[in-house]
Amino acid sequence: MIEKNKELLADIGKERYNHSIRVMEIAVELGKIYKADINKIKKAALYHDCGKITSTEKIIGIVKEKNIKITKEDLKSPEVLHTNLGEYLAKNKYKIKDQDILNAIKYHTTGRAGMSLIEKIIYIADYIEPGRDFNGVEGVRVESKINLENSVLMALEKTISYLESKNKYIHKNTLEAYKYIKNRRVDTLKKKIESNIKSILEAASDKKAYNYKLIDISKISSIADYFLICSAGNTKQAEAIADNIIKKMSEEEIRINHKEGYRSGKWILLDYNDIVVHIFVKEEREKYNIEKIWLDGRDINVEKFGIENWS
Ligand code: DGI
Ligand code: FE
Ligand code: FE
Repeated sequence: MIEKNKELLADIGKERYNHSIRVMEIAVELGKIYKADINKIKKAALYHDCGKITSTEKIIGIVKEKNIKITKEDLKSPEVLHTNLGEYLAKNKYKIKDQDILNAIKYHTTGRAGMSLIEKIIYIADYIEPGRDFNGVEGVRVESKINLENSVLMALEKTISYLESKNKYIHKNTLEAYKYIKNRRVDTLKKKIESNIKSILEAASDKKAYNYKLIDISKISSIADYFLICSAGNTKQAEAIADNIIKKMSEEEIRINHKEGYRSGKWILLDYNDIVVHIFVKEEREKYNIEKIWLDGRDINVEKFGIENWS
């Protein structure tokens, strides 16, 4: 064993040292999957708990004695203080200079908004190493190899509800890490829906649909996020529009949830869960005037999707 490792072993004890080795093995495995810098991963994992040299109470004392910079948030979450001491010892005792490694050590317990790849890997490896056996850990293990960020979100969710159940203070970084990933996922979902709307509009336009009305009803209904209403010259054209939308969407591997034809094909409904499309033959549209129902929705100009509109 190299000199530095012996020092670490002496500092944190055999049990914590073995935990760190297990974290390292998992972190390297994940590092290979997600193409991270393996040398940095190894070092960050090995030293991630180098601040856990004694009990939480004593760590508070050491942090104060050494004048290590901490925030009010850190003080309110004493379990987190071993990361402040860890960063300090990594720098000053183990002579680690690399900021990526130091950050992975500092944020390994809470995470933070905008975590780097290495930070995420160390955070999750610490959470799922084989020595952990709490409820639900297996699901996080599986997810970590499929979608790293999603597994971090799962771990954060579990940690937050665990801390809530114990009536413990939740560190700001923990909450911000959670919100950050959650928002990113909402953004991705929104982009996906918008790209589907564009495909639907293009497919409809190809078959001469006109007089589009696109309504964002996400704030007022749980049925769908968007309603798209359009007109067709006759029943044959309405059917051709519907078929073309279904064709184009299935090419993009998006299956229709449900199709409905009313009034002998004068009104066709295509349900894509997030988007519901109504194709009306002209007179039927005037008769039913369903856009009236969604007056509280937000109108979106289809030209935003590169589609020309006329009535
Ligand atoms: O050091 P390890 O035991 O390997 O694991 P860790 O660094 O993830 O620390 C886990 C402990 O930290 C566990 O008792 C839960 C606690 N913890 C994690 N996030 C927060 C937290 N405690 C508080 N008070 N607030 C947090 O946001
Ligand atoms: Fe830790
Ligand atoms: Fe740990």
